Formats: sequence, structure tokens, C-alpha cells
Amino acid sequence: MMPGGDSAPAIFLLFVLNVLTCLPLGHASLPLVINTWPFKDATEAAWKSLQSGGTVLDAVEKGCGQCEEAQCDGSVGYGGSPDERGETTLDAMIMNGDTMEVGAVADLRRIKNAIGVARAVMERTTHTLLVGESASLFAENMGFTAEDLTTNKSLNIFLEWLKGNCQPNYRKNVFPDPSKYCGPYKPRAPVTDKQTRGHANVHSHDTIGMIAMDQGGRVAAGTSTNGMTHKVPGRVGDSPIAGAGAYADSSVGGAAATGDGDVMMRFLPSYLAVEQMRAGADPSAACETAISRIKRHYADFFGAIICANTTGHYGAACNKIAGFSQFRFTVSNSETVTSRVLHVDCF
Ligand code: SD4
Repeated sequence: MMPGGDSAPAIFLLFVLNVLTCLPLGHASLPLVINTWPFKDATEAAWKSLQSGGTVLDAVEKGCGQCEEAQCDGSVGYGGSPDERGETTLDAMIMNGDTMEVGAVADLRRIKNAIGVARAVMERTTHTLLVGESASLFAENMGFTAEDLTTNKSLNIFLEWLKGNCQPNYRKNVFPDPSKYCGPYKPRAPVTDKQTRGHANVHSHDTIGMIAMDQGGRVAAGTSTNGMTHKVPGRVGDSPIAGAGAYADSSVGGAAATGDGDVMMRFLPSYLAVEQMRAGADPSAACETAISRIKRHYADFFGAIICANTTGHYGAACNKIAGFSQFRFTVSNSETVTSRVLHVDCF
């Protein structure tokens, strides 16, 4: 028998509840929707979907899809981030944390609803990732409409960039000097330039990464982005890569990342964060570990991550660099009434 007689279990339970509610995390409550950046309309679209009986996959698809239609900050959906040829291409993924199925598209052309196509890859093929023209053809066959993703805005961004000698760009060790001139480029020997130039910064961010969790702790996660402005055609970022852009496991929780995908995808931060939570870390600590791992190698990378566990606790972390000291993310759960934008101080 436990010390304290029959009332001991109840006291112990109260103690545990007290400890849980005092944790320095977001208030825990399920269901939960959490996403990167202050994209409240996306959060609310996902929340509404859950409330009307949708699954966590429906919620992630609706939430990210809302951002694609609304062209969130110009960095999600059509008409943003033109590549070196002026074309907007999209990356997206969705993951079912119950079955560990993933569907993703990268370098998707002429189709606006990238997260919808990602879900079709998951549900209508046994593959995980489709890319480029072939992904677009798949999408058309699945009933998605093909249309031009260029807008006056993206065309102007492209024309201004051409006028400014194609600055900034992502080339190195090529001729002519990419820090001064446009291409076409040829390889230049020797390969001496180790510098990473023109990487993502606070002005070229805003991928949506979203985690949705239902009352039963079922988890889905997803992302959608138009990637990096002036990217080399064919470039694929972290967003459509499972474990990099997002990860979900219904026995643990989920995570989603945003920022300089070229660097971040080398560390699978979303996978690392979920594994940290599996090992007992709270979501904030798990997020911090994922950021610290990247920081060790790229001290000034631009990036942030959100994490949530299946009790509905959540957290976030970001790397502090010039011009980026706070990261905002948005949460909906039964306590927030409507979606709430929160922030975390970067470290
Ligand atoms: C990418 N991670 O394509 C995306 C961009 C991004 O916040 O998240 N910006 O690299």
C-alpha cells in the first residue's frame, strides 16, 4: 500500500496534474492545430475542418490549401518566389502519423494546389515523392487544373532581378562571376568558393508548416511553399522531404520547420525533434535541440521549428540572427477560442 492510505493515489494524481499544468509550454489541450508564422486564416481553416468532423489529414490539407490560395506572404502558392527563369514552382508534403504514409511533390509546375497533389500521391500511389513535369502530369490526370502560376507580381520580381544583374543568386564557383553577372554560367576551376551566398533570410521566408492533432491524439503534419526566390530551376527545398520539412508520428507528436531549406534539410530537424520527444523531451526542448544541431555547423542559418506532443503540449524554437530575434507561430485549441499568434524568442 502507498504511504498515506487510500487518498494517496488521488493526491499523486493531483500532483502529476499540477506538474503538467505548470510546465513552461503552451497550454495542453486537444484537438490542436499549430502552424508556422502568423497565418491565422490557415489555422482557422484547419480548425474548422477538425470541428466539422474532418480528419487530421483533412485539416492539414485545408489549412495549407488556404495558404496556397491566399498566397500567404507571397511565399506559399502561385505568383511568388520566381526562379532564375521567372517560373513559380511548388513544394509540398503531407504525412499521416498513424500509418507513417507520406505524399509529397517537388518542383511542381502549373498546379496551384500542391498540398492536394501531395495528398493524391499518398492516397493514389504507393510512392512518396513525385517531382517536376511528371508530378504536374500526374496532377492533371488526378483532376487538378493546370494553369500559369505567374502573376504580374512574380513577373516584376523576376524582371527587377534581371535588371539588377541577377542579384542575389545561389551560384558559386562558376564563370562569369555570379556576384556580378547573370548567366548562363560555366564551371570555373578551381573550386575555391566555400561561401554560401544569397541564402534565405528573413525577407524570403514563410513556408507554411502545420501539425494537426485530434482528440484521440492522431497526428498529421504538412508543408507548402514556393521555395526560394531566384532559385536555380529544379531546386527542391526541405519542405517536401519527410523528416526535414515536417514529420508526424501518432505515438509521439509532430514537428514542422521553416527557413533556409538548403541548409536545414541536411539535418532532418523535424525528425530529430520528434525523436527527442519520443525520448522524453518536452516540445520546446525538442525544438531547441533540432535548432542547436544545425547551429553547430551553420551558426547564422535562418530557421525555426514548431513541435507538439500527443498530450497537446507544444513549443517552438528559432536561431537568432540579425533581423530575426522572434519567431511567430499560430495555435488553435479548445482554449484559444479563435486562433492565437504566439511567439518565441530565438536563441
Ligand atoms: C525552402 N524552407 O524552400 C523553404 C523556405 C522557407 O521560410 O521555409 N521559408 O527552403
